Amino acid sequence: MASLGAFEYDKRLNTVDALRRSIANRLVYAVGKDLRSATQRDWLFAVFYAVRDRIMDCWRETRAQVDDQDAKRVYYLSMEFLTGRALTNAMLAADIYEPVRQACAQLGADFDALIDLEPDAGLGNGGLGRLAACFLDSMATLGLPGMGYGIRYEYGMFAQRIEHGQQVEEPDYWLVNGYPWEFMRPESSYTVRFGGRLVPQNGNSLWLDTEDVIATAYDSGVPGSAMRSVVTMRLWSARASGGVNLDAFNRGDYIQAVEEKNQSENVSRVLYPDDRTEHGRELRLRQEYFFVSASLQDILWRHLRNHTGFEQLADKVAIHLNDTHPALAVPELMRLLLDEHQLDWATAWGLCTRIFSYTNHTLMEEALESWPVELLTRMLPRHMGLIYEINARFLAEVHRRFPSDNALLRRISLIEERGVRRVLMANLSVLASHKVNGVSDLHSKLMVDTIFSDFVQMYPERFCNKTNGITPRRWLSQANPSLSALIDSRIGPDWRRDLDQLARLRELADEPEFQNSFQLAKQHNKRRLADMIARNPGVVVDPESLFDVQAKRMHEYKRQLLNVLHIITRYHCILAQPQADWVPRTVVFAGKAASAYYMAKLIIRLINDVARVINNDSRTGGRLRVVFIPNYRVSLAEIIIPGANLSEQISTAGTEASGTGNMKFALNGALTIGTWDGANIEIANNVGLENIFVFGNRTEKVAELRGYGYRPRDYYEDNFELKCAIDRLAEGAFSPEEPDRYRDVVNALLESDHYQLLADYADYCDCQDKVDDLYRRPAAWTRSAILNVAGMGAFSSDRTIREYASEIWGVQPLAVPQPASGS
Ligand code: 26V
Repeated sequence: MASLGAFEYDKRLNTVDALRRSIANRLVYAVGKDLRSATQRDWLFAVFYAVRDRIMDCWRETRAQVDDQDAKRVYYLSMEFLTGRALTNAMLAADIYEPVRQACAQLGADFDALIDLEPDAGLGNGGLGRLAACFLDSMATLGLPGMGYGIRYEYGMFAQRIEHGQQVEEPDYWLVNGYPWEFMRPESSYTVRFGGRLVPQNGNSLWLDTEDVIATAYDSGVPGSAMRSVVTMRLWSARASGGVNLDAFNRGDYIQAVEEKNQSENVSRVLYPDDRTEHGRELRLRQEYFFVSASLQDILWRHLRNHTGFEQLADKVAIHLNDTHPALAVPELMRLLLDEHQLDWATAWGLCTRIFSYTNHTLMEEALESWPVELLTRMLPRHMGLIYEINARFLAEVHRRFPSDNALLRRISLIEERGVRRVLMANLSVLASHKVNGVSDLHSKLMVDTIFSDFVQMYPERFCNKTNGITPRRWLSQANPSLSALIDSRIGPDWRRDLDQLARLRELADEPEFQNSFQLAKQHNKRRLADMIARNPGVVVDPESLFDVQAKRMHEYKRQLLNVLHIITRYHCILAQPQADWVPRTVVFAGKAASAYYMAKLIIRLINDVARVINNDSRTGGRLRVVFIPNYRVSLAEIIIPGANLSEQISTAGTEASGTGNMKFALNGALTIGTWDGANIEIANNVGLENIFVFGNRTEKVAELRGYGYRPRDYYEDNFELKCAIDRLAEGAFSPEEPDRYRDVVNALLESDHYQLLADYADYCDCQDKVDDLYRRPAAWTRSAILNVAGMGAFSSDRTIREYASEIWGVQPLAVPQPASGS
């Protein structure tokens, strides 16, 4: 296809007049309505189409450039992309936010209301999925030839309602009104096969009598900052292969005929909520193979369109595994190269190890994926055979190098032999990848010292670190217009693409006028958050109080319960000394618990019970408020995070691989109270230890306690305030109607306390007192907050992606074609 040459965006399309005509036109001709009959949803679609029209040329141009330059491409395989809303992001990328707003006003459409009508694309659980979304944004901003592959779940992350203090899950049928941002690409459809039987042929295998599902592509464009380029996110949707079962249909059993069709279409129906303990669901494995197989067929098809054979494959293609969820890509690429394209084993395996790379996102035992050999044999017999072969060759190599170490062979095998035999997906991913990275300095160190220490002996050069990052476009420019405008007024707008420029704010940290404007921006954002809280959950909070926020998935290791223990203690202290000079605080929680995670759900209930008791006790004089904001998601985070003064990042040291919320809060001028864990450590190093509240045991101490018999009861007996807090919980002070409600919480704390909350409790409370001390000195607090923003340059996902591109993928930014001279 001929290139259009240099991409020159026609700015005349971006005037208020042109946009108004465009929107009206799209309303009439694409939505099929007019000014009189348009509903709010019709307006949203009309605006969406008008904005989408303005990224199409750049998108087309990006694809043409990648083709014309025959650039090496990187394919980011991820089960999750938590992109949130697309419209505002696209308007900002195309620099048409203001004119679209004015055009809407002229047309009599309620801009703010229609923006708020867009559903979040909640196709992810939390950090891992949001990271993937930030990465696509950065690839587009840097002009990297990349693409994201995932699943077009019909139901995203469930919606959370709070009923009588408890979490209730509701399906998130986000596509119900149609989704104007995507393009269906029926011509990009592939057959994905399951089950069946193997027939040997010429040393390879024929795979017959399979159950087939069709994967159909849906593309959406991710525009980069200032439209440097537009990256494609391609999500697969499942369709039954043969339409309805004709036998059943002809027998007159219409329902049976359609039921089978529904069965195969179930594959892309629903996102699995992150249930680190609940594993081995067959449908989840089908999902993993489904999207991996379609993506690899698509990748090879694209390669063969422009190249003959596979000689150059590894020079033209990099494939990244976002955690082990797409690890079946390894045997799938082997199968395609061996069985469909007749390559020999050594060549095929050589290509694999040059093409694949893998990111580990957790060290937690229970979250490491493994699949029963029996299930894999039944569902994917050819792949199981290939895994056996990969393993046999690998173990032979290990044996050659470490001939007398049988224990090593057992530990390093891809197949766990204890109990039910299982394939260890992390081992498979490491073996097939030329690079394996962790997501923060600490996590990457622990990764090589613990779960992959045996592999380090074999392949030390493979392991590296790539500290996570976040996109400043969404997490500062879009989420925080007030602070963004202030920053623009002092250092100009280029920080959006070069976040290191924020360092220039350092010299303004002591300037009273800048401090004052900075405080005003924070106050504005706190009022915005307070208004939202007044609507739901319907609590009135004081925007002058210190907003202390913990927003993230509910997990025991993240220790929301430690936060609750501190709240109870503070409550008791206020009651004991009502005259003391307490800094008024609003403690905000938000986050979803996996539907089957009993303890996480119980902690949500506890937060709501504690909130009810404290918020209704007039003796506190309103100096302590507790709020649980329901249904945390990307679009809510965009309001919650800019409104925070204090960011709670309090996981047990060694458990939070990186965290990315920690970065978002600091970038928006919140101070962190945190443990020496994940990326908190690097944040501390960048903002300065004097500008962060660090507390708690470090990893060595946590491990030592775990090793030498940790006794939570000792802390309970020795600390009067802690004992009070736990005793009150145990007596039912927060659940008088059911005094035993939190018995399991109390028992877990006193009997095992796996995450060592009690060991860190005293230090945490002391640290919270230091937070109050600083908040009493507004100028000092604001100075610290400014220095936090100024120190966040390193946490742009642009930095992260640059490192991946040069040190892992070997891909370069697209050359920007120069306009032909004289034209
Ligand atoms: C596990 C499972 C188990 C089966 C059901 C679906 C599912 C989905 C997710 C997970 C956990 C994946 C690990 C993860 O999310 N890690 C987080 O990754 C972030 C980005 O690197 C990082 O900032 C967080 O610290 C880390 O917890």
